[in-house]
Amino acid sequence: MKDHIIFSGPEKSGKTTAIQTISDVFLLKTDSTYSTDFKYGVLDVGNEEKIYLSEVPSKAPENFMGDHLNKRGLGLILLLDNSRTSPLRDMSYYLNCFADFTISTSLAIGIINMGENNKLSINDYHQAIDAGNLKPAIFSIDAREKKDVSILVSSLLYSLEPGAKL
Ligand SMILES: Nc1nc2c(ncn2[C@@H]2O[C@H](COP(=O)(O)OP(=O)(O)OP(=O)(O)O)[C@@H](O)[C@H]2O)c(=O)[nH]1
Ligand SMILES: [Mg+2]
Repeated sequence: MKDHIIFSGPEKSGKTTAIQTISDVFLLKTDSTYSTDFKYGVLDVGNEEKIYLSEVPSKAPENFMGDHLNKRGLGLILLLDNSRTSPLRDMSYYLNCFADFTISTSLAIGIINMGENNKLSINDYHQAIDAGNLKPAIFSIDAREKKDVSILVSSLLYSLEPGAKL
C-alpha cells in the first residue's frame, strides 16, 4: 500500500517545519525501524486512512530511499529555498537523486523565501524544469503556513488520484 509522502530538499529548506505544520497527529518523532533517524508526521485522510509524511535528509537523500520508502512512497515533495546561492542547481540535484522514484510516482515543488529577494521567479523554476520534460506543480510557500503546505500536498495527491480529498 502506498501511503508515504517523501519530503526532501537542501538543508534548512523547511522540511521539518512543513511536516510539523500539516501533521494532524502532533507526534513528530524518529522511527527506529528505519536504519537511520527519520522524522515523520501523520495526515489523517478519513476512512481511517493515514498518510505518513517522511523527511529524507538533505545529504545523499537517495541513500535513505530503502525498499520501504520506494514501495510505499506516493510521491516526492521537493522543498527549495529561493534565498540559497543556486536554487536551480539544488532543484536539478534533488530531481536527479529521485529520478527513479518520481518517474513512477508523483512530484510537487514548494519554494520558500520567494518574497525576500527577486533573484528567481516561479516561472524561472518552470523553465528550468521544462528541460527535463517534467511538469510538476510549483508553488511559493511558507512552510509555517498550514494553508500553503496543504495546497502543496493536495496538488501531489490530486495529480495521483483526481477527487482525492484532504
Ligand atoms: N523564512 C522562512 N523560514 C522558514 C520557513 N520554513 C521554515 N523556516 C525556518 O527555517 C529553519 C529551518 O527549518 P526546518 O524545517 O528545520 O528545515 P529542514 O529542511 O527540516 O532543515 P534540515 O533538516 O536541517 O535540513 C527554521 O528556523 C524554520 O523556522 C519558511 O517557509 N520561510
Ligand atoms: Mg529537518
